Amino acid sequence: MNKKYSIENLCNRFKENDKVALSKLITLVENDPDSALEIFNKLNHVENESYIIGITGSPGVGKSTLTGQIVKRFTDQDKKVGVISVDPTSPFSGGAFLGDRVRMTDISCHPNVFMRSLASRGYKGGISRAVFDISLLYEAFGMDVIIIETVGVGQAEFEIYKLVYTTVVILVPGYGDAIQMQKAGIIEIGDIYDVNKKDLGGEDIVVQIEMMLDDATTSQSGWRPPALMTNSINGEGIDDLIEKIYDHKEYLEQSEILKEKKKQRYTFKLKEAMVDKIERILFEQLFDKDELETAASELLNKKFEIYHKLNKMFDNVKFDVEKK
Ligand SMILES: Nc1nc2c(ncn2[C@@H]2O[C@H](COP(=O)(O)OP(=O)(O)OP(=O)(O)O)[C@@H](O)[C@H]2O)c(=O)[nH]1
Ligand SMILES: [Mg+2]
Repeated sequence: MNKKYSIENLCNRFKENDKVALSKLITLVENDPDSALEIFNKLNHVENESYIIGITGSPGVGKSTLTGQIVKRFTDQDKKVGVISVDPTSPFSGGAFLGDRVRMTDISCHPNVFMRSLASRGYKGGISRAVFDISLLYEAFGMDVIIIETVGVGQAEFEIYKLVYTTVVILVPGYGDAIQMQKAGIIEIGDIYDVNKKDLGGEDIVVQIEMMLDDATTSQSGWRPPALMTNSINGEGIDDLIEKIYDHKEYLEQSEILKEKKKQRYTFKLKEAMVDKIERILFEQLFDKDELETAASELLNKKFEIYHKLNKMFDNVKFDVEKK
């Protein structure tokens, strides 16, 4: 590696608040778990804690526009903010990255703001690994707030809510009825519900959400998610949203749930990393590609022997793991 970009050098520049170094370290961490180990070892004296907010909702509901507004409010309060946008990479919305950039340009130039876009698919080690690791770098960089924008469809995106403290679910007028909301599973994950594009209506959706929350047994946790409305183009309702985010944060802190959530975050992350590591050991050290291919070919005419074959393959494997 070029000396200018050695991990040592990048970490020194990172500590001096250099955004280019932050960007390069993110790229390294994304691509290689071994460099993540080295980088995080160099940063382990940092004590900063960031507050992590998730913004989720279907494509086009206004997540990026709203994130821009939220970021502006936080920077007005002199806070440092890091944003991670997980963009869908389907061929139909492949322009999301550029589009987001255009909409958030003003705010992303602010000295206290850093933004990163990730493709939601085809990610080495999974999208939540990347999101977790980037959040850790943001924390080390001294961010007060981290915002993670995800499209609320698909398993990978749903998992991200396990990595955040306050989840804001965005809906829009015309979203549909209560049954659809229940089917989409959103009523379980939101700490705050926001009906965006209030200029286009949406009072009926607020009523439906309120009714569903009244019915939901999950409200026993002590926090009753509020439902509010925003217009992220002219900023109407955003102050109210920020207030609700602070309320939720205070609730989590006072009830000690925040501590529990932080712990759960690491449990989730560790489990994921363990599975990832074991998978790598499995395919790099225990079985090679030829072995799999050969076994598959043999099964072509003996399909019912699949479990027998599986056991046979493991007969030859010696696990070098001492049981406690
Ligand atoms: N009328 C109206 N339009 C809005 C509002 N907020 C956002 N929009 C528009 O809705 C469109 C989608 O906004 P985005 O912020 O890109 O939505 P998104 O949820 O980030 O979209 P994806 O990242 O592609 O899923 C844009 O044309 C915005 O200008 C609003 O409050 N009212
Ligand atoms: Mg977006």
